[in-house]
Amino acid sequence: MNDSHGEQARRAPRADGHGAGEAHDPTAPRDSRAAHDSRAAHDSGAAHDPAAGPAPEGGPEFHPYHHPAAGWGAANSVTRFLVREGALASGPRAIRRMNHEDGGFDCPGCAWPDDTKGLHLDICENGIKHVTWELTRKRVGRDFFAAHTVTELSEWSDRDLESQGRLTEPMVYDPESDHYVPIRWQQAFDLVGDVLRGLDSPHQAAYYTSGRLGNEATFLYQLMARELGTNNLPDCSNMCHEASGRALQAAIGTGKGTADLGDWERTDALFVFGVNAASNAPRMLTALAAAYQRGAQIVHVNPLVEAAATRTIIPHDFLQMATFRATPTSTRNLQVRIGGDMALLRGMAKAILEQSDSDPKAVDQEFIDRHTVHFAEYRARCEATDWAEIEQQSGLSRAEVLAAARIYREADRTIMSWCLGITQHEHGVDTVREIVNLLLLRGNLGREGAGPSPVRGHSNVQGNRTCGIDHRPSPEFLDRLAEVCAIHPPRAHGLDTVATIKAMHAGTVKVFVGMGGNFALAAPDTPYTAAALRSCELTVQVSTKLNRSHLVHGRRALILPCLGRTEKDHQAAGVQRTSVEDSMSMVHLSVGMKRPASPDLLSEPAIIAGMARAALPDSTTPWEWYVEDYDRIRDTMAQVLDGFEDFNRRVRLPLGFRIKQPARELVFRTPSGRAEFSTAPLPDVIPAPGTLALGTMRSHDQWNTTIYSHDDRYRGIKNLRTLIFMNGDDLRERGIEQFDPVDITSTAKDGTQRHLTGYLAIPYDIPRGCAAGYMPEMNVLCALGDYSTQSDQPLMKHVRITVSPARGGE
Ligand SMILES: Nc1nc2c(c(=O)[nH]1)N[C@H]1C(S)=C(S)[C@@H](COP(=O)(O)OP(=O)(O)OC[C@H]3O[C@@H](n4cnc5c(=O)[nH]c(N)nc54)[C@H](O)[C@@H]3O)O[C@H]1N2
Ligand SMILES: Nc1nc2c(c(=O)[nH]1)N[C@H]1C(S)=C(S)[C@@H](COP(=O)(O)OP(=O)(O)OC[C@H]3O[C@@H](n4cnc5c(=O)[nH]c(N)nc54)[C@H](O)[C@@H]3O)O[C@H]1N2
Ligand SMILES: [Mo]
Repeated sequence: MNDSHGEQARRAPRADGHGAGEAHDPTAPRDSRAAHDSRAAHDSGAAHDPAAGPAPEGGPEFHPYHHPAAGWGAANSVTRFLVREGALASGPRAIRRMNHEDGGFDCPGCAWPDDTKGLHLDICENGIKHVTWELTRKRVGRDFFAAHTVTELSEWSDRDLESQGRLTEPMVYDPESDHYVPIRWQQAFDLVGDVLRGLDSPHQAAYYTSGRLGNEATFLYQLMARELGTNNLPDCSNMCHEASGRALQAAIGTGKGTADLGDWERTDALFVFGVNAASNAPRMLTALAAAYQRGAQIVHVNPLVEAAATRTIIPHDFLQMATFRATPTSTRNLQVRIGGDMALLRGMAKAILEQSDSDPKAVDQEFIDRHTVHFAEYRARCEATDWAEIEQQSGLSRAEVLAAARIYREADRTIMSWCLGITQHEHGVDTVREIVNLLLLRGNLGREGAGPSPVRGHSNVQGNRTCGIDHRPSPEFLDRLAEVCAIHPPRAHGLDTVATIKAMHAGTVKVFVGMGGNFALAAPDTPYTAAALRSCELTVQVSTKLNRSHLVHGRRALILPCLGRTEKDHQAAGVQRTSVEDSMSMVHLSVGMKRPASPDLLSEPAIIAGMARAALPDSTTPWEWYVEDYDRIRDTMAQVLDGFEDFNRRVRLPLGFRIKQPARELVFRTPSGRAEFSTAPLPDVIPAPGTLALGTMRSHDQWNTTIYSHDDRYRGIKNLRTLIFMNGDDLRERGIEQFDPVDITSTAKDGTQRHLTGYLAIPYDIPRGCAAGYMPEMNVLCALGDYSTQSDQPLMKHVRITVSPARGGE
């Protein structure tokens, strides 16, 4: 027995239908039992949502954080973590192999590029935690599954599930006993093959990808789906940077950023929108501090002043560590209202254009004339947008907008960077296009130190798209795939994440394959998504750890455990390496060096090949031959994928290679052959009276659906995840004080409502009308129907809510 069972006994009943999966009527308010239980949890003093992890030791605390990011706080946190996971011996050695140019593994923590000079120990607190989580000595094997029914496990918290350790062998759900029981790999593949071959149409299956899958497995996975006959390839990008891809594609003809780390080192001004870098891309802190030391301007645009927008102790700078001297990472913070970024950008453009009457250098007219279209319309649109609207919609004063414009005007080279604060909105595509508009105005594209630079999420999410995970593949890509791989790929677009959930709910998708990730929790509208998964004929989860998606399963269900990125992948031709692509289009190799957590694990390429062969017994694709030696997969990829010529040689260069971005060379693959200004009107983002706009986000101590602890160090929170950050005046207006329990109700576009209760109010420095709290617990508030009409992304940063003191009078 391990410690979590003791905790289990203390735990309050689950609160909110995570995986409880009762058939859920989306038009009805959420189950009242859930609401009651959550209040009860609070009554018992444990104010705590089971999704969030173990019952915290001690009560919730809130002490605003005034220290620099990273430094010794991070070092302490890492040490505690290594001890807890029993990895004090192996962890440090593994960590030294991380992000090393001469044959280490790529840190699975985030997609920030590796230090190109190899000067530093290129690691961070959260990367170390992420790797240690995989290296844990704990195992969840057949004895564990024999001891617990699925119904019983469904009552466990998500953190307890994941912290059981690594999965060790394939398991199949046995409905008679309600247990997962061992199954041999071949039988598991045959089950998948039988069900897939029995479908009336290949479109009755969907193949989800979470963004850490290596490029070679990615290529095989999409090949399998397309050879089977469907483009149903939903992925985590559909919830993440879909808006960036669509906007950049339309504006400059490539779905990616054009700036690289070298540009970050040369830029004069950095604008960073909607990223919590100190937690989610901590290695960016080094770039920010270096930019500051060079005298660059750094403007953070965020409703919250996050830790990366203050100062940092650079983790690998031992002098700084020893002397506690910190470097600022910001020259200005602009606290926009949630969704207000586009108004700020428009205001900056308007100011620059107004100035250009007297200051001919304010805009780069030559660049505009040579390389862009639709400038006149854009100029007219800016002129027609008045300052009052810009101030109201951005939540900033005209003086603040003008100050930002001045910084932009005075910089020769500017980079604009963004993450989810920009993309998970109704108007995410328009806002990213507005970022490009502003860059184009001053010719900040196709030259050193300048350009758009989205911060991607999962470590290989960008590589997944490059290598074919796309429910809307281009005809050119399909043509090449058809020719090189001798298959007949379907031409119709497939289903994305939201559409897949709808289709499972409606019974038109009957098989769900999850290649990594934790779909049941990551997706919006938790009870609805749970019901969708449960109505499947078969769910298959390829995973490293036990999670909610194994318990919220179809009539038949498989757990297929795979090697992690830190582990040695032995195949016929020897130890294999896989490749990944970072946020800045660098492709390089990653090789694991640890003994696998169990001898019964297979690599992701081997699992895909096994499923593919079983489902396509007559396939002429040499699935087994590919798996023997991943160089063979790469040779095929080199023929199919743009920019992958000579893949096997170039990927072995010390730092790998950079995929050419035509836009960087001022070649625009747009309909006009030029960069295109967009002219969208400003959206109305102001919440209706009495309502708030809620942004769901990550704490410092979590990795998406994986919760390491209940603390959020940089936001000053201890022992609490069921919280809502609100402006002090918004709280006072409602008669709510710090730590008071509140009820939160979201209202969807279609008028349906969803509820959370017993959350604790935290007064925070955030604009009025805005609120923030943690995913994935708050995903119950996100209606499935509330997705952007521009990107089909769920509106995870703009949930319309009301907040009131919890009924029941606590
Ligand atoms: N340690 C760790 N690292 C991670 C992850 C993790 O969970 N843990 N997740 C990975 C993944 S998949 C991703 S996609 C990235 C996510 O990285 P982030 O985008 O940093 O993720 P969030 O926590 O959602 O934080 C969003 C930020 O946007 C701000 N914000 C909210 N609304 C608005 C708005 O309207 N405008 C602006 N300008 N800002 C707004 C919030 O205050 C917050 O600072 O991180 C990746 N890296
Ligand atoms: N409300 C709200 N919801 C959100 C977001 C938000 O900001 N707000 N963000 C969205 C975003 S940006 C994203 S990217 C999604 C994340 O969605 P996902 O990618 O689906 O979720 P993760 O939590 O990253 O997945 C964790 C699981 O991955 C498995 N895993 C770990 N390593 C490996 C590996 O090497 N191989 C395999 N096969 N499996 C592995 C483990 O079993 C672990 O339980 O969530 C989205 N959901
Ligand atoms: Mo993401």
